Amino acid sequence: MQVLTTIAETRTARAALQGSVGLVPTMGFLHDGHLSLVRAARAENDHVFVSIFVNPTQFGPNEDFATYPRNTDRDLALLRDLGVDYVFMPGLDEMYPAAFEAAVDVGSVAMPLEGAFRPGHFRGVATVVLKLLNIILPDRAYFGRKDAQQLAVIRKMVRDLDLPVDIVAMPTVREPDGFAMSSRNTYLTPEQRKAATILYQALTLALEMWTRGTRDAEAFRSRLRELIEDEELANVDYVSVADPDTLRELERIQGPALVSMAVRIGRTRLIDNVTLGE
Ligand code: PAJ
Repeated sequence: MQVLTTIAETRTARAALQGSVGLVPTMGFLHDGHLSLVRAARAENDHVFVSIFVNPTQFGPNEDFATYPRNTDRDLALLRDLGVDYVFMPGLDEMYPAAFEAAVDVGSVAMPLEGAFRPGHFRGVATVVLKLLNIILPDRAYFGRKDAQQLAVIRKMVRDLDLPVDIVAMPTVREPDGFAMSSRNTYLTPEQRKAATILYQALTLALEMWTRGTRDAEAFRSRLRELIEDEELANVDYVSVADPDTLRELERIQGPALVSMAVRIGRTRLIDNVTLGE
């Protein structure tokens, strides 16, 4: 496994390759969710790149950029074990030299939900992902459904800007009690971790309602919100039932519907989702 820190050496390594290339973009502090993406990339491509870069432009001024968890040695050991060929780990100045100004704005899909609570977040995500795609030129890039709106934003960027890459979406990897894995889970105290199972309980309720035949989207939003608000440690930012591609809120569920939520527990903001009727 080769660790690359400059764009120039990464381009040189890429140019020498024949066969298909898969890319898994990450911010490190890897868990089984990330590793499931890496395994899929390993199975489906001749060469696998993983990027590790905590991207400052997708964090708000009051967010956790400075304290975002990092453990590079452990990450590299995990990636080596999975047979990754290249890890791209640029420094901040390599990705954002002093004169850097450009940004990618994908439009309406980035506006609601996470976009509304985290202004500028998806502009930062789209910009850094476009840079990574342009540096590594993968045939396939792998993303988790855990970040459903991020996935929709990236798919829209690829479609609107004619990027020559296949976006592969992978299912959310969960703890045994259903709690979705996330690098930020390390912020939770044991008591908060217990309370955090409320997100999965709410998604389970959504699946039950859908199975019983409920199709009124507002019924889902209000019932799930009620359930989550019964948990004392939980504060709801939003509960949404939206079109999975446009992220527009639905009135009635006819095709597939993305049920997503953001819940704060203490200072930690958790997101999770499920798609109904896929
Ligand atoms: P990060 O949060 O490190 O996540 C990297 C990838 O892992 C994303 O595609 C995310 O959806 C996926 N992932 C996270 N938790 C998962 C889980 N429990 N199950 C399955 N997949 C999971 O998302 C980012 O980094 C950044 O925004 C990035 C795309 C790298 C741009 O900076």
